[in-house]
Amino acid sequence: MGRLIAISNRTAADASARAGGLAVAVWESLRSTGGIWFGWSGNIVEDEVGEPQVFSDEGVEFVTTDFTEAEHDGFYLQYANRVIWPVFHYRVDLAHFSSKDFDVYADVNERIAELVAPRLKEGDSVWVHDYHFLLMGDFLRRSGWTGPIGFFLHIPFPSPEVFRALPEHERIARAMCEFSVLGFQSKTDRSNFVRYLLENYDAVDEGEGWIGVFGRRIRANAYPIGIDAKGFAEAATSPRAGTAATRIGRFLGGRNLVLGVDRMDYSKGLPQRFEAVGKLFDHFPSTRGRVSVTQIAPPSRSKVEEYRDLRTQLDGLAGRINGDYGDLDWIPLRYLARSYDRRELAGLYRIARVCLVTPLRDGMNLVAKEFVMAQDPDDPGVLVLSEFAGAAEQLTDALIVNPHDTYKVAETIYHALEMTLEERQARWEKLRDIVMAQDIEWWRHKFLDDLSTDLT
Ligand code: GDG
Repeated sequence: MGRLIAISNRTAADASARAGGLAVAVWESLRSTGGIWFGWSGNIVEDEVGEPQVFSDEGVEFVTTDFTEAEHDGFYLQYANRVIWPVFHYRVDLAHFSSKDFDVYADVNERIAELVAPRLKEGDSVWVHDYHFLLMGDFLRRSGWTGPIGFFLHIPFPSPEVFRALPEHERIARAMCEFSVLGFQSKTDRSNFVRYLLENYDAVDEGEGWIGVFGRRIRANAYPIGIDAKGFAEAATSPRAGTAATRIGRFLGGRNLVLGVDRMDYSKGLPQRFEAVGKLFDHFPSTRGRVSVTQIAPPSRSKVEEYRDLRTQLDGLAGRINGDYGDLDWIPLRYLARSYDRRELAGLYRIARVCLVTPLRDGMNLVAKEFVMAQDPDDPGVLVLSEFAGAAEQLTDALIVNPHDTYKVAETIYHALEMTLEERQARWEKLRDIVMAQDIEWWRHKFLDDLSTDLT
């Protein structure tokens, strides 16, 4: 394969950003091919952006650009995070449609395409990431690039009925069909996209991932993203993990830990989860005083109103549950709106008896996979997983729940707490096998193999 050229909103230009699985996977691909990574520098300037910042690290070139205030607002805060994000997570009610913001979104896609195009050489393959750059294929084609362009969507692709709520759905779908390979997290997302094409255009599903549409052939497949499974298992037994486990162990005083770890986002179903926790203590009184629920929820996108509203809602719900059920020597629900080191998280996962991963919609959900890899084989915990997380297609041996059915979630947590060691081990071994087999390297190769055998 020739050089790989990556485009994503944030790059891993800063070496410390290369700790996570995805950043490492992209980085490795770029390093082994002498590639280039394009994205936003993270800086916001008042009204005019200067020349891009260009620098190299270990043979990988980074080309990053600042955003103007207007770009950061219209492209990132508004259209990407207040239109596409809610609609693709089935929250049309939270979308703030605006054709003005769409124009800024398109302009930023075009401006970045203009940075990329002159640097492309024959033999290169382009790999575009996520919902910020749905129009990138179109702009790169307009610049004359005919080589392979892969696209991976990290978030769900909604059902056609919901996608059509986007006033710009046709423009976006046509642009997406300029990519050579379209990667989705799950079969459901892939089939939503294909169904949309079949319903709206003269498209043909040719089988084996191939779609004939708009006079060309593209490939659309599910490539469920994985984690650095081995690395995460190691992190869970590191000294830093041990220290975190000891610290929380002191607080638990022998109680069972039920853990949640989520970016504070309305897609993660946190209010519903808190409600289910209240029902657990209400309907299963033997859990009172014996179980401690800890929710780690680092705030994100706090410049967006819906995220600030969520924070207020969670503060209220957590206070209410602790007020109703807490006692002099017991805090039922601990809710920590801050982030922890990855190894500390791994240590917490390891001593949790139950992990709650109950998003209302999620492209994949990596926490579910991290929890699995962090377990002690002799005494593994139980994963409670939403049927609406992409991970549920792979992790079928978790306890699968509908997060809207809060009584059922409470009952499932109770069931998880009561589960025999034998059943916990049997379920966990199957989960571990799949998380290990379909890890981040598996995902990277699966996607890049398809991109390199692209026949268009
Ligand atoms: C998008 C899609 C898809 C969380 N708290 C802390 C922390 N985290 C880490 C977790 C995990 C990551 O953040 C969250 O990943 P998710 O997959 O759960 O969710 P999104 O951020 O919404 O990611 C998602 C993903 O892209 C990849 O394709 O799975 O569906 O929405 O790794 O561990 N990390 C640290 N401290 C924290 O406090 N260090």
